[in-house]
Formats: sequence, structure tokens, C-alpha cells
Amino acid sequence: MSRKLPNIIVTGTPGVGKTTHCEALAQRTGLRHLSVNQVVKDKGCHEGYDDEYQSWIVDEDKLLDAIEDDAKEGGCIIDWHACDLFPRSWIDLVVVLRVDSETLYDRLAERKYPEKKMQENIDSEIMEVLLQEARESYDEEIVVELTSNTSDEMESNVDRIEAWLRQWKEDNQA
Ligand code: DAT
Repeated sequence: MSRKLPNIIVTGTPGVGKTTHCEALAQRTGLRHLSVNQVVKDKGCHEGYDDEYQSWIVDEDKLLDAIEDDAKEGGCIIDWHACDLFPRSWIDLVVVLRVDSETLYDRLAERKYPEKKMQENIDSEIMEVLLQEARESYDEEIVVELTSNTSDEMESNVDRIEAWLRQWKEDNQA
């Protein structure tokens, strides 16, 4: 696979800080923040809206078609609360963000999530659902778990991913 730049997935339960991390990373590194939520909305990669959960019902085939060219070119930071749908060959690093449940509760309450959706997300975080999904879907060496409770942690996470990117560039020079 001859990408000039790597593709990174930033995943985790809604509210862990994916968007915040991806925006900071995109600004610092020049990589593209690929918000799957935005792509699903903008390119109609869904089968409608689920009112109870207040989220789109994603059509994964359409989504993969919509991002394939970008992914093949490389340099994408893919921001999504699932990671098992992307072909392994596209992905160089999988960052799973984690957060304490009380902090997550506060963040989701602020978003006014419906009670059921809020509880399911908190359970999912406690059960490490996304971490398991990442470990089952990708080689262990490329999956990194990072905590995102505070802005200091976010800063150090971004530093770490930036350092990883520098190393990737060195290792993959043409
Ligand atoms: P996600 O994209 O995973 O749903 P987000 O980036 O929108 O999450 O963050 C949800 C809220 O939490 C938002 O108000 C920013 C805040 N937040 C995220 N990560 C944080 C961190 N590490 N420290 C402090 N606040 C954080």
C-alpha cells in the first residue's frame, strides 16, 4: 500500500472527545478531519433518521464508497464511534479514546441526549465496547487506548499522535 500519508481512526463512545481531538490534530498536522457523521449527512449515506436515538441509520456500503478515494490517497483522520467497518488495509493507527463514566454522563447530559441513548452509551463505555471492537478488527500493534478526561490529557494525546505521525513519515519515506 503506497500512501504518502497514513490514515488514522479516532474512535470511542459518543462524548469521549473524538471531534475535539480530530480538530486539534488536523490543525497541528495538516491531515484531513473526516467526520463520518458529516459525510453520512452530506452525501446521504443513510437509510433515514432514527427519532428515538436521534441519529442517522448508516448505510455502510454507501459510506465506504463515499470515503474510498480519500482513504486510498491517505492523510485522513477518521472520526466515528465505530471502527469495524473500515477495511484493514486502509488503516495505519486506531486511537480509542476513553473517559470516566461520571465525566461522560456530564458531557452527554449537556448534549441533552435522550435517557435511553445516554444510558446505553455509558454502559458501552464501561463495557469497553469500542476498545474490544478495535482490538478484534485490527492488529494489536496499531491499536492505542488513550484517556480523555481533561484538557491536559487531550494535549498530551495530540502530542503523542503527532510524534507517531513524524515517525511514520520517517519510516515510510519514498
Ligand atoms: P465526540 O466527538 O467523541 O462525541 P466531543 O469532541 O464532541 O466528543 O466532546 C464532547 C464534549 O466534551 C465537548 O464539549 C468537549 C468536551 N471534551 C472532550 N474531550 C475533552 C477533554 N479531554 N477534556 C475536557 N473536555 C473535553
